[in-house]
Formats: sequence, C-alpha cells, structure tokens
Amino acid sequence: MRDKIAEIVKEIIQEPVKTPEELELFRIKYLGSKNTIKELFSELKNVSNESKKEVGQLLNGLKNQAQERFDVMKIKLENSSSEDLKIDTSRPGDQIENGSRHPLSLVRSEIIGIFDRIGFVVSEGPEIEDDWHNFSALNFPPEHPARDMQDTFFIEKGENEMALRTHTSSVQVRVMESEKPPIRTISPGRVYRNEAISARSHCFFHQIEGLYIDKDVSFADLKQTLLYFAQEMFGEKAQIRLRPSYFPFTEPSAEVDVSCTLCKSKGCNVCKYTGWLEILGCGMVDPNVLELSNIDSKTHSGFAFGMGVERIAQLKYRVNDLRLYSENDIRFLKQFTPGI
Ligand code: 2NL
Repeated sequence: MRDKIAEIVKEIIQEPVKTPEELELFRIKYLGSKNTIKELFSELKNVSNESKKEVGQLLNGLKNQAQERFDVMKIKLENSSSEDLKIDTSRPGDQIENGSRHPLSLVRSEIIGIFDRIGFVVSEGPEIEDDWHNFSALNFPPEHPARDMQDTFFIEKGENEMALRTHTSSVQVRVMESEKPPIRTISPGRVYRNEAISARSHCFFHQIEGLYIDKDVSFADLKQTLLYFAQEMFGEKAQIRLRPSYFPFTEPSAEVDVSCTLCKSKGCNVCKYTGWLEILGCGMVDPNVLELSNIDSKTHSGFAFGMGVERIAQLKYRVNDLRLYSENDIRFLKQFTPGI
C-alpha cells in the first residue's frame, strides 16, 4: 500500500498538464468519480489496524496534493491565453517608430537659441492672468477694444476677473516688477484670442516676446538686434524693413518685414509680389509702461518686440493652414525632424 501511494505521488508530480486537454485527463484520473486515489481508499479496510491511521493520513495527503496541483495548473492555464502558448521566440522584434519634434517646438528652440547667443534669458509665466498683468500695466486704456469680450477669453466675472493671456507681455511685466535693469529676456508661450478658427486665425497661438531694458537703449539697438535675428533665422542675405505702427505699450512702434527668401525679393505668391514678408511687431517701451512697473523712465529706456511662432514656422516650412499645427495628423508632424 505504501509503495502504491509513493508511486502515485511521483505520478502526480510528473503528469504533464500543460494544455486544457491534459488538465482534464489529470482531473478524471485523480479527482474524478472513479479516480485512482478513491480506489486506494476502498482498499483501506484490508490494512492492519495498527497501520490504518498512518495509511489513512497518507491517502488524505495524496488527495490534497492532487487537488492542489490541479488548482495551480488551472489558474496558470487561464492566465496564459492560447496566443501566449504559440509565441515564436526566435521572431525578430517589432520595430518601434521614432517620434518627431513638433514644427512649433523646433522653431521655438531655434529662436530661443538665436537670442540666447546675445544674452537674452528665457522667462515664463502663467497662462491665466489678471487684468493688471495682461492689460493695465501695459498701458491699455480702460476702454481699449482689445479688452473686449470678443478678443479675450475671460474666466471669472466680477471682483476676481481673470483671463487667458492674450500675449506674453504679461510675463515680461512680471519680470520688470521683480528684477532690476539691465533686463534682457525673451518670453515664449501659448496665448489665446477669442477668434473663429480658420486657415489664417486660431483661438490660440504661440508667441515669443523680447524685452531689453537698460540705460541708453536706443532704436538703433532694436534695429540691429532684429537684423541679427532675421539673418540667423532666414539666412545672411536677409534684409529687414520697418514700417510705422501702433501698440499701446510701445512708442514709437513698428512692424517689421523680412525680405522674401523664396523669390529673393523678386515677387512671388507667398510675398504677394511685394518682395517682403511681415514677421513681427516692435517698438521702444512706452515710458508709462516702465513707470507702472517702478522703473525710472528718466534714467532707463528699453525696446520690445513680439512675434508669432506659427508665422515664422509658416515661412520656414511653407505651412499654408494654421489648423495643421494643432490637428495632430501624423503625416504632417513627421515631416519636420530629419532622419526619421
Ligand atoms: C506682435 C507685436 C509686440 C511688445 C510686443 C512689449 C512688452 C512689454 C513692453 C512693451 Cl513688457 N512691449 N511687447 C512690443 C511690441 C510689439 O508684439 O505682433 N506680436 C505677435
């Protein structure tokens, strides 16, 4: 009897139960209604009285062992789908596709790099702004149309009125309030305008603004800085021209065009046959704006400029629809990183 039990112990351990079919055979053989262990139990009556207790315990142990192996293998089989069992471990792995940088991210980095080389540091700030930092500190009169609901997304009404910033000048106000001149900073970031979405306008875009404040900063400094930028960005042959303009926060103000690099200023449909492409707005910081941030406008002056990253990327990559930048179409996105 003891030998038989030892034999079945060995069988239970060695029995193959790697497939559902084998597991079912195991169940019938050791746990079914006419199983091998039951047969041994029926032979217990032939065992001598003094051995009965010990043999009975051995048989119970055997029964438990069979049940345990069955339970463990059942769970294992349930957790491994039939697919897993068919894995071909010699098969080459799937190729993982490389991602690519977004064109706006590439252009943003390039612009930051260009200004970094002449000592401008990056400053960032909140996208949800108060009226002071987005408008009042920048010399916007109380009734200025840019404050209108039609241009600005307001978040809360009443006392704590907040808005999505409409330009990153708000970041530069924060820099002027917290740092002493000389200040040389650029502020990249997302800005929001309440406009209908089309090929030419969107409810958000990305801006990079620059601010330089020190003693004796002149309009000539501004022009030379912008010429340096245009030539780094569009090639050493690039030229700029300034046209008088108006912004509440600069005086005098100008709009800046770069010579059309596509047609070498001969005229093409991109520059609408003018030979020039508008790239940014700029001016000398209005003395009121300096004073509102507690900078003495008698001893200090400054220049500032702002450009849209979408616009620069559009000229660099010839993107003709602003919506492409935010639609996440992989066919568009993968064109801009070389080597993928
Ligand atoms: C544009 C024009 C501009 C500025 C931004 C600025 C900031 C401070 C003080 C004065 Cl703190 N000015 N920024 C000045 C002129 C133009 O942006 O067309 N942006 C897309």
